[in-house]
Amino acid sequence: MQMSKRRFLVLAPMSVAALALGLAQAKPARKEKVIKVEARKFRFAPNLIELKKGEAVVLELTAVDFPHGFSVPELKVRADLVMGKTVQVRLQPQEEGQFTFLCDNFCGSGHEEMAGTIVVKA
Ligand SMILES: [Cu+2]
Repeated sequence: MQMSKRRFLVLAPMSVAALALGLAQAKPARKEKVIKVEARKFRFAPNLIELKKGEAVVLELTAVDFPHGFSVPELKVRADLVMGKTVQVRLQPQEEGQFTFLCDNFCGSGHEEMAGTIVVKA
């Protein structure tokens, strides 16, 4: 797999400067799709996430019972999930395919089963 195909974009926060310039009524520069994902022993819900190629999304991850990890090795995305806090992960997949995500913080017997799939379609 080529490096360029693996790239994903981390989106900048909406420009505060634009608002200061009186553009508050303008449409937001970017519209991100928000997908909530819950992590608990030993599964993610949902464990199937379907995305469109090039679509900007925010995964809002919540660890329910343990400080799990969230990793998508092929998309070079990972985050530590903190209990009681929503952790945002932004991505914009540039490649179609199926990408496994998993918990990479050992959370007990069953940890190895804690995984899911991101499906990216055109
Ligand atoms: Cu885990």
